[in-house]
Amino acid sequence: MGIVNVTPDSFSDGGRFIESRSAIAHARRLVEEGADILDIGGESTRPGAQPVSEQEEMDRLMPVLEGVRGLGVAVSVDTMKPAVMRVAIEAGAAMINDVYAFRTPGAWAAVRDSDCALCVMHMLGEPRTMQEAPRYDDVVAEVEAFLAGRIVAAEANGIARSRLLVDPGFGFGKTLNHNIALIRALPRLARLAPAVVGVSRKRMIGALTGRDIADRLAGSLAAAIRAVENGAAVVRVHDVAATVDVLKVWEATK
Ligand code: HH2
Repeated sequence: MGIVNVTPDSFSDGGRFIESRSAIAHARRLVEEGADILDIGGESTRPGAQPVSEQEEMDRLMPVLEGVRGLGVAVSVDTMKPAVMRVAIEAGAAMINDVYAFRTPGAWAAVRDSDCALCVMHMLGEPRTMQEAPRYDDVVAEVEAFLAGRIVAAEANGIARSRLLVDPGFGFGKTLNHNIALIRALPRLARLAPAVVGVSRKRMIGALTGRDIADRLAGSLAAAIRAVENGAAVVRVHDVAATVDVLKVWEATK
C-alpha cells in the first residue's frame, strides 16, 4: 500500500503533494513501482495535528480520486469522517481506512451499503494528544481487545466480518516499547482479520536508528520485512519500489 498524502502538514512529505496534480503524479509513480493499493489521505493524523473541515478534506481528496481512477489499483481513502467516506465510496474507493476505527457517529452507516474493505485501526485518545505519555497494563491484550470489539461492533451494524482489516496503529498513542511489542504480537493480532501495518519512516524507526525522517528507508524496510514475516497482509509505505524489492527477495529465499 503506497501512501499519497494530499495534506500540507503530513509528517514526512507535507506540502509536496498539496496540489492534486502532483499527488496524482506521485500516485502514478507508486503504481509503476509496484503498489497494489494507494492510500489517499486529506487530513494529517500526525501527533499534534489540527483537524480539517469536511469540505476542506473533500476538496483535497476528490480531484485526486478522479485522477487515479484509471491506474488499475485499489484505492483506499484515509478518513475519519462519515461524509467523506460516503463521497469516497461514490467515487470508487475500494477501501476506507479509518484511524478512528469507525467510532465517529454515523461511520458504520456511511459504509454499510457498499462492499468496500474497511481498515479498523487502534488509537489511544486522539491525534492531538495521543503521544502524551501513553500507558497500558498490557498493550498487546488491550489492542487486541479493542480490535476484537470493533469487529463485534461492525457485525452488530450489519457489516460482514470479511470486509474488515485490522491495524495495531503504530505510533498512535504508543511508546517505542509498545510499538515493538505490537510488531512481535502480529501473529496473534492477525488472527482477528488480515492485518495492515504502517511503520514507514515513523518515529519508532528514528528512535531505533537515530536517523531523521529523510534517512529512515533502511530501518523502514527492516520493519516491513518483520511485519510481513509476522503475518501482515498489507504494509503501508512511502517507499514502494524499495519495499517491493526487499519483499521479493525475502519471499524468493524463504
Ligand atoms: N499511519 C498514518 C496515517 N494513516 N492508517 C493506517 N491504517 N495505519 C497507520 O499506521 C497510519 C494510517 C500516519 O502516517 P502518514 O500518512 O505518513 O502521515 P500523516 O498522518 O501525517 O498523513
